[in-house]
Amino acid sequence: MMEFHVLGPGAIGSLFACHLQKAGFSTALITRSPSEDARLITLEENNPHQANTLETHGFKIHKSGPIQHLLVTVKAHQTEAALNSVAHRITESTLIILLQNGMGSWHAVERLFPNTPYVLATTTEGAYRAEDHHIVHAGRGTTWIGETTEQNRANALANAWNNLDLAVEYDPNILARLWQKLAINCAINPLTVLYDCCNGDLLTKNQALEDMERLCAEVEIVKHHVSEQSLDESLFEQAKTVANKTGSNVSSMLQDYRKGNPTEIEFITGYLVSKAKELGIEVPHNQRVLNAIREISF
Ligand code: KPL
Repeated sequence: MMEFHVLGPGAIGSLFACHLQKAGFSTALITRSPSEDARLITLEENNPHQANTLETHGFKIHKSGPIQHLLVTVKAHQTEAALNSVAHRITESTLIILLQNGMGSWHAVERLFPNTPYVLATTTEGAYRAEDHHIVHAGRGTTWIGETTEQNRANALANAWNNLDLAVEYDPNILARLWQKLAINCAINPLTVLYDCCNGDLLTKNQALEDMERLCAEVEIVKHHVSEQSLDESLFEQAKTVANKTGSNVSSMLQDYRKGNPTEIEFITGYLVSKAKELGIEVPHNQRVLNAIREISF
């Protein structure tokens, strides 16, 4: 039987843990609290496609033994430390699944475990933590799984995850999909911190909109160089649509900032700026935003 360990059971990690267990996969959690032996997670399905239901799932907190599948859902900047904490349990037969915001955390995997295969995943599932150990599945989305290496592991995993009551697809061009998400996050997330507002409020501020347009123009050039996918609509138009659709959302970066936690800026705008440097493309507006967030970061 396939076994999964979820490293970092926050909202998305817990959502997947519950769905993996419901689909009959052996599922355990790896948490930061060493005294826990087991944890109950209540999953509330409360989205436009499902009546409001509450189910509680019990999980073991696993502390020893080799890991077969490791689903990593910690924040991008926590990846290295989190992987180090389970390094003794990762073998060449482990499959690491990175399901995170931002780009580039796979470099930590390649550095720490050069012989361990990994796949990349991205999701539009919407989940938030209503209380400790109580997760609300607020919006149904799709999860895409792919890989940048020649290991051929992503397709089989996507097939296995088709047993979940979640939409999962194999994506042969996962990098393009990750770049699309990165581009939107570059356009919205840092501005919500700098203007201290929810996503939709960016659309009501002239200066914020001007900033967004400049950021988008630069991101679009870099994105085009790396993923070569031309868009039907400009990134600025897309970013405005997403900001409008997620109008009342407090972006993940603003949530982190308000909680006094480190943000994912280095894996979002930071990644974009370093890619631009590699390609010799000037991105002064993104650089300015990166510097501004670094200055106020914890
Ligand atoms: O992905 C997001 C985030 O907050 O990280 C957006 C699309 C901006 C929605 O809030």
